Amino acid sequence: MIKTRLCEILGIEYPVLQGGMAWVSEARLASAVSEAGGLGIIGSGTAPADWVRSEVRKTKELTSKPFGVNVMLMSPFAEDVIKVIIEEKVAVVTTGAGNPGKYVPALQEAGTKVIPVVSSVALAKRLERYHIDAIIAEGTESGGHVGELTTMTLVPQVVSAVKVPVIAAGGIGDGRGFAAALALGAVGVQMGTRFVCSAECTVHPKVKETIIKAKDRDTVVTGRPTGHPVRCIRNKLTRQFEELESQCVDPAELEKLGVGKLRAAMQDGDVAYGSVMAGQISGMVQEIKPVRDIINDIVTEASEIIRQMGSLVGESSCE
Ligand code: TUI
Repeated sequence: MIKTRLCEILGIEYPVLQGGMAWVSEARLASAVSEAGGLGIIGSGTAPADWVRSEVRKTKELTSKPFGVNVMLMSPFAEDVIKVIIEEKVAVVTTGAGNPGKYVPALQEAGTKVIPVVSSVALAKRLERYHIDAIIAEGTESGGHVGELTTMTLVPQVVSAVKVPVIAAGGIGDGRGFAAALALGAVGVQMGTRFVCSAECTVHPKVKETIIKAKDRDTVVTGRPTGHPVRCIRNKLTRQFEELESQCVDPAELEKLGVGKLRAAMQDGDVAYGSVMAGQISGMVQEIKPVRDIINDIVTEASEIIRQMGSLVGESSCE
């Protein structure tokens, strides 16, 4: 059993968040994670506000436990999605791909906890001034939109720079990663890719299969020239990106090539020409498991590691 102050802040049993993933984490996955004692998060991506409202209502029917919504701040519907979150009194909002500062007061007034995702110390410090409830430091190992720093280097630097509780994300897929995150000073973890390969995830089955087949070096970051680099499983689409990037084409061309590709992969199963956004832990995901087992297994494994590490210290350290 692992309890941290994040459990009290969010009213959850285990300090494990399921990353909000566009076209992947809908009511079914989010409610399963919350029911299992973690925090499930609906990924709103570029979906319109009505879709978000409908998933929020479905989630409320499936669980009475707290859950969250992730707002992708580059979405044209971000502001409308925030309004829905306020109206529906969603317990937690996480944000990605931007600075959520201007939305924080209204969300907190509605009783929603605000947890932005950052990939740099500078943004973490800027956001702390808005009295956010916690912060997610996401390393470049993660899937989708990524920053430059690794989880191993980003998390301790953010922990040292801010007073708010820090949640580690990026590259965490089992109890070893969970224990390591706690060692870096985090109060919890967020996992995305591991939950994609859960029984309850409604993503196209070919996506789960692709992640399970992937090896350690099978993800690649493309789109750096656009300013919005994304990590995906290598396929025909990422090769097209690499080819265009090597020719230094106009970044607008690259943006155009990416339109609609995440949905094509995640919903329609086009794993060759779609964006199969997944993190570097893809190489260690070996099977589809129920959400409850994923959470129980990582908590049990991390507890055992922490217990064993405790016995390394002290007089019997050579044994
Ligand atoms: O948001 C994510 N990951 C995502 S969003 C997404 S949907 C998408 N679709 C097409 C193209 C791009 C994205 C897929 N994956 N992670 C959280 C995250 N946010 N990581 C890094 C950041 C971030 C980056 C820059 C947050 C803020 C920021 O700068 C804000 C500022 O104003 O300085």
